[in-house]
Amino acid sequence: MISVFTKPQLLAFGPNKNSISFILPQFSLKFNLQMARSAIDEMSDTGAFKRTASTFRNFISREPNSTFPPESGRYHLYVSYACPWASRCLAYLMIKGLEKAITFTSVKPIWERTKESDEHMGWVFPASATEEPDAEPDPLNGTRSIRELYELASTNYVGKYTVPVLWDKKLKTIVNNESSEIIRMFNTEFNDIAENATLDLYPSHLRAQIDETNEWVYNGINNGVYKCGFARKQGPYEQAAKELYKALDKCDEMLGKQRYICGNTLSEADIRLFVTLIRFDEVYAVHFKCNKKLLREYPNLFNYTKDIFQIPGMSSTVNMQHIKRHYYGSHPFINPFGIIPLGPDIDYSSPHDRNRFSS
Ligand SMILES: N[C@@H](CCC(=O)N[C@@H](CS)C(=O)NCC(=O)O)C(=O)O
Repeated sequence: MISVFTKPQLLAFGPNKNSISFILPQFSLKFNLQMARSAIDEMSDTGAFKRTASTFRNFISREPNSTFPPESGRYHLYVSYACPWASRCLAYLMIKGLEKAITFTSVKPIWERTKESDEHMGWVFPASATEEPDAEPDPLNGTRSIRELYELASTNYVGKYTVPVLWDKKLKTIVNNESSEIIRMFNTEFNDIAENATLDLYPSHLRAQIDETNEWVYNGINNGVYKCGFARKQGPYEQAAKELYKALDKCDEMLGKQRYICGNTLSEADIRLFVTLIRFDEVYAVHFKCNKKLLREYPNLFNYTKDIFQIPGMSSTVNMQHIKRHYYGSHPFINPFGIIPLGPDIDYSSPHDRNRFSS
């Protein structure tokens, strides 16, 4: 039998590893991927993925004389429904009851060229409200891309153009682009406005435990799936995959004894874990090669994911169309033809067994 499809051959990494050339022999097609200033640049010489730190780190605070006080209608959250880090923030917006106080917009799911003058690929807004379901043109600044927002906020910005972006309409700047900090602000600083002010996802008695959990969940799972997917050598991939499954096994075991990851109370650590789990079987198992075991093969983790999904407000933050189209469509070095797998199409609103624990 003659195989029609042959593997794309990696020809070369470009200068500073910012570009990659592929050739697909069956079509004599050559891709020149210039991915400056994006996740694709975050490769170390060992072939391992290394995430860089976020840049805008201001805080909205209730303290007197705060530059960024928590005013209703003043802030806007730019997200992609595809992005797990942005989805954390969106989840907080919904479950804290902040959707009237803080507006939000989602970009289009698939990365596009952000400028004519260079090859950067990144998040862009649709040109009209009807172009892309669940995405909207930038309602505040009329920008075409998240990159333009960063350039509005800082004329000499050098770095990635990531979502989430928490924008201040009054000072016309980025307050913060680090999701782990944005969720802390949403948890406490808007409690005079939040409809669900009493919900505290980072209560003082659980803080040490939440911090400790976040640490291994981030390294093993949240960032772990990216370390698997973006590895460019076998060794770093295998190391990341082992760490990932060690962490998932640990979660499954813990969740056999308690409803949530830090006990029987919902906490920040659950929201941070959930955004990765909900993408696991639909995307990471295939696209990022996290296939040693599927989420639905872990009884406790699978039921737990359904439980969190069914918290009022949460399901509206999960847009599986955007999620799948983004990952399978925005990383041509992993999936050159952009084919989106049909399955598994899991119904996370189906019954779960987590009510067996008191909460
Ligand atoms: N540390 C950031 C990470 C955000 C992040 O990496 N976002 C990705 C999407 S999932 C992004 O916007 N990437 C754009 C790029 O790599 O160019 C956070 O947690 O807020």
